[in-house]
Order: sequence, then C-alpha cells, then structure tokens
Amino acid sequence: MKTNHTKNQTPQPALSNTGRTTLLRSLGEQRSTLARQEPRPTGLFAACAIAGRCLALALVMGFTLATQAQVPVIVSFVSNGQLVCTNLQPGSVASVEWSASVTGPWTNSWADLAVVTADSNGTIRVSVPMFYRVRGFSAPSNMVWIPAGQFVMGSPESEVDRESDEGPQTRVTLTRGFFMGRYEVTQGEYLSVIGDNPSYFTGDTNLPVEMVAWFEATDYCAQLTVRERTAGRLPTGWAYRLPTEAEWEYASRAGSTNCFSYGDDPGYTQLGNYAWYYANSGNTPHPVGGKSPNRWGLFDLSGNVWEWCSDWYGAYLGGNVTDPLGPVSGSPRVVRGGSWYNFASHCRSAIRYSIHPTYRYYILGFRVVLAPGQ
Ligand SMILES: [Ca+2]
Repeated sequence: MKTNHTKNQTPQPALSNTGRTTLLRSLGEQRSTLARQEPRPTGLFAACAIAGRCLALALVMGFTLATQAQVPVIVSFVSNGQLVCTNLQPGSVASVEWSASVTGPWTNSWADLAVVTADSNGTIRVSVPMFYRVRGFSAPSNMVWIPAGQFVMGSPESEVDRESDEGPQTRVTLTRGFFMGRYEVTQGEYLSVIGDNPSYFTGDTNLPVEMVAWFEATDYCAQLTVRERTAGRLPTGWAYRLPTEAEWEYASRAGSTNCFSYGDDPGYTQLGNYAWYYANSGNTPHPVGGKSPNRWGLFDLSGNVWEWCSDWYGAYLGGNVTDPLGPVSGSPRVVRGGSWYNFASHCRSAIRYSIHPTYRYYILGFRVVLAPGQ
C-alpha cells in the first residue's frame, strides 16, 4: 500500500554515501566498545564440541567449587550421552550450560541446561542431548515434488463438456507437499514389485500397467513401501500410496484454472500434444512419457490410462476444505484423467468417474504418491 506523508511529517532524506560511511563507522565503534566492555567468564569452564561441532557444553562452576578445583576434571562422554565431571567438592553446585556453537562471545551464546549438585564422591552426571545426525534422502528420479498450496477443485458451469458431478467448485487447501509419480506405474515397475503383470496390452515394459483393481493398486503401494524401507531409501514414516482425488486434480491443473493445464482448448486442437486419447491412440495404450508433460513435469495425467485415486466417489462439498480425503465410506472409488479409449472431453482435469474397487479394465491403471504420514 502506498502511504502519503502528512504535512506534519518530514520524509527522511536518502542517506548519502558519506552519511552511510559515517553510520557504519559509528556502529563499528560501538561494537568495539561493547567488545572491550564484555566481562570475561569468571567461573571455571570447560567446553567440548562433538557430533560435528554442532553442540558444545560448558560446565560453569560456582564459587564453592572454584576454591577447590582450579582446573575442572572433565570430562568424559559415554555412549548414552552423559556429561561426567569428577573431583569436585561434595555438595557444591554447578550450572551446566549449552551452546550451539563454540564460536562467538561466550557471554552471549550459552543457555541454561541444568543446575546440579556434586554427589558425596564429588561427581556430577548430566544427561546431555549431544548426538545428532542428518540423514538425506534423494527423491526417486521418476517422482516430482508437488508443493503445498491451494486450488479450486471442479469446473465452472461455463466449461465446455462439463458434467454435473464436477461441481460445486470447492476451494481446497493442501497443507503438505508430496512426491507424485512422473509417470503412470509401468508394467515393468509392477512386475518388479508384485512379480506378475496382469496387463492386457503387453510387449513393452514401459506400457502402463492396466487390469489392476483398486485393491491391487493399493497393495502395490504397500509392497513398494516395504521394499524401499528395507533398502533404506525412505525417510521414517514416509510411504507410497494412491493420490487423493484432490491431490490428483491439484497436480493435473498444475497451477492453472483452465480445462487443461496448458489452457482451455475448447476445440481440443492441442490435446494431442499432451495426451493419448481416442483421436490419436490407435486404440491402444502407449509407453508412458511419450507426450509433453504438464506444467509441473507430470506425464499422461490426461489420457493413456485412467488412474485410481484413494477416495470413495462422492459429491463435492463446496466452500473451503483442507486436505480432503473424500467420503468416509462408499461403494465405488474415483478414477481420473481419461484414457486412450476416451474422447477428448473425458481427458479434462475436472473429469471424474466411479469404478467399483474390485473391477479391472484395460483402460485403467494408476500412479503413486510418496508422502509422510503412514
Ligand atoms: Ca493417465
């Protein structure tokens, strides 16, 4: 917002180079003065840094200790993360402090951890949170990070070929990002996890797997999770699963509000650049990734094979929802995106269809999501 000065306020002039230099110099002088005035630590202290120097501990001894133990007898660390200090005056009091760094001014960087009393042998033991590690995980190259965000789910009544179950439009907030498969799950991937290929159309392991019931798709996700966890390739608590219907549409729209992520395309003249569907498929599915990706780098969301979602099929709620999971119960599950068999209108981002979870079709496959929470 633009703010105007009132006639009683005088805008400050821009600082000239000369003025800036003067100001910086003045601050530097103040800092030098402060540094000279900082008191030195008066107690005895010992500091150690371990675990990649990310944490240091100081043991600051009170006056009663200073008279006996001029040099602290420190300090051994054992595997359970204990700080041990010996040869102290029994009953004397010690303040244990911690710092995230051993650099910088001592007087500003230490925080209280505990106040302890030396036992009858002159020993104190303090459990310290000393050991950390950072474990990095690389996302599989066949997955795309989808950031948290908001979008409007469903289509406006003005959309060409709109169907009634695409409304009421609902504003969805997804509070957590997730990885989504860049491609539909291929027959080769399915074979490597399940040991079987149920597909009707075969001959290329990069074809999308089809003829999989919803239960088989979710079982694939569970078994893939076990395999990847066993191999140490998943962070704790992360799991593969089907996308929710909201996640699927969010990823399909990829930040757009149009009929397709690339635009409205009411005559479907550009769809063939992005999707295998009735007009260009030759009545067969095609190896994944053969067309252009959408704006977030995901392939074949429109067309090739319909994709199972985790939700029961149900009516949209309208209004605002957060991290929706769909109805709590139902009969059919949701499938999205259309297929090589369908007309262009059934490849729109908003199109929905319902299929009983035990049914199998050669136009129906799935893609996976990798996310925390299970
Ligand atoms: Ca698809």
